[in-house]
Amino acid sequence: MTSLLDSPVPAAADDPALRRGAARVLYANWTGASTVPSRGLYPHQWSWDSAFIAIGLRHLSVRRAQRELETLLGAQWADGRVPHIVFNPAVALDAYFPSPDFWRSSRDGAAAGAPEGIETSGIVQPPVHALAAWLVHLADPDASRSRGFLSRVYPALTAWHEYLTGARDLGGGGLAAVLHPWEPGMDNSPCWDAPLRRIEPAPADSYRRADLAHGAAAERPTDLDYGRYVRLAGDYRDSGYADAGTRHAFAVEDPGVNALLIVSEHALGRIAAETGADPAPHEERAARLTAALVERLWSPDDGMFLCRDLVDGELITERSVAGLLPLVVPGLPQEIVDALAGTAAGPGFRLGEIPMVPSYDLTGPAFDPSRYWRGPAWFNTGWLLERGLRGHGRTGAADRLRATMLTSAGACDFAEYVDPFTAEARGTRDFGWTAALTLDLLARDPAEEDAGSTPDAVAAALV
Ligand code: 9WN
Repeated sequence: MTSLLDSPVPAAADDPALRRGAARVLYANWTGASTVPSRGLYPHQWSWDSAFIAIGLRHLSVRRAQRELETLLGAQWADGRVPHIVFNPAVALDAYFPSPDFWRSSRDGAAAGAPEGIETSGIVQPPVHALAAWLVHLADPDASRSRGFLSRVYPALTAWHEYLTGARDLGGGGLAAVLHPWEPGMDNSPCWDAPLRRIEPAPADSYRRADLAHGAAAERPTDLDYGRYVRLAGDYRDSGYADAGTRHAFAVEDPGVNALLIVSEHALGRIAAETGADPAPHEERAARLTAALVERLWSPDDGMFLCRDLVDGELITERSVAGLLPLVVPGLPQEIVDALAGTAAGPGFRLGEIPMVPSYDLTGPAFDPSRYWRGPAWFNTGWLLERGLRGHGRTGAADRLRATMLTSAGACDFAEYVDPFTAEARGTRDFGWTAALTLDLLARDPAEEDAGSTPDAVAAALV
């Protein structure tokens, strides 16, 4: 088979129709203060979606991109957590489950510092926000300075990272843990299968899924998984969303979440310097997190990072794309970078051979090309890998991934995810971050980025 790595890069530099199509999605999903991931399936504001969306929105309107992040941070809890959903009170309760009356944040989250007068979920999602804020600033530094954008968001972003590295260091090894499969954003990844087997599902008649009204059941999590998600979320709520002093039935250290935390911590260092604060504590924390990531989650035998189950203390043997995302982390040992790039191009992920990088090992026992996070390719992970590869000077692989992502995004109507072999659309269409990250890829000139490469190349490629 001819490898895409050996074939010429398809022209994808500028494509006005693709750009217009992506912009149309972002305009249509804008609610006035933030952007919904999807008008039908996800009619509220989601945390990591908003960060990726802001990264694309800055190419259309810096003002809106700033607003996107500030709306999300406006729902931050006093303990520092940034909730994974901020509910729009104008949307009917049955439009999405679990709805605000399930989470009851303003009442049951009061002790943890949930805001009054706004309803949110009580769990979190990966911390892409400081990276997004820095990128939004860079889109128009003068406008950003004149509005005091970074000075306004810096305290909230710092508190967010302190929550993750403090209350959420449940393993005591210096990494942030997730307490629910929705928290790492890769809901039904096979990585959660073993930890979830311990969870008694909530009774089927105690809730009603809303997602199946918008998506094919074969492309969504199973009812059994949903029952377990509901049980875990309900138990966390009933504990008052307490992190300490509670026995968590599900607690995992995820390499994707922690890689994004590290990159965002580096971004926080730049934000600190820009606003006159001291960047050193952020750089020190990023270095500590990087060391902990390698020490606790690197698997030399797999050539990638794995998740650690904090209930039994063991590494989880399933291999998901989250284990490749540390490619975006600056300062990893070179042999780890080489191994990650080799694993990405190997039989499990076939980077450069098939159009898109799957969410889960193609040779793994649970692989399914259509079902949600069990195999299909997602554009946010593709974008992160493109950034990481380019940052490490692997420009051929980065160019080709960029080109296939751009070709696929337009052809699939900005789908939520795609079959990694055919790039055929799966999930919902007109999905926010697919459109936003398409805009971001279109706006960057790879040749210029490669020429500007510095020793701090990963960070340089990201920002
Ligand atoms: C639960 C909004 C979110 C994404 C997640 C994705 C999906 C929600 C769901 O949609 O999760 O949070 O109902 O399936 O898995 O990554 O943020 O786009």
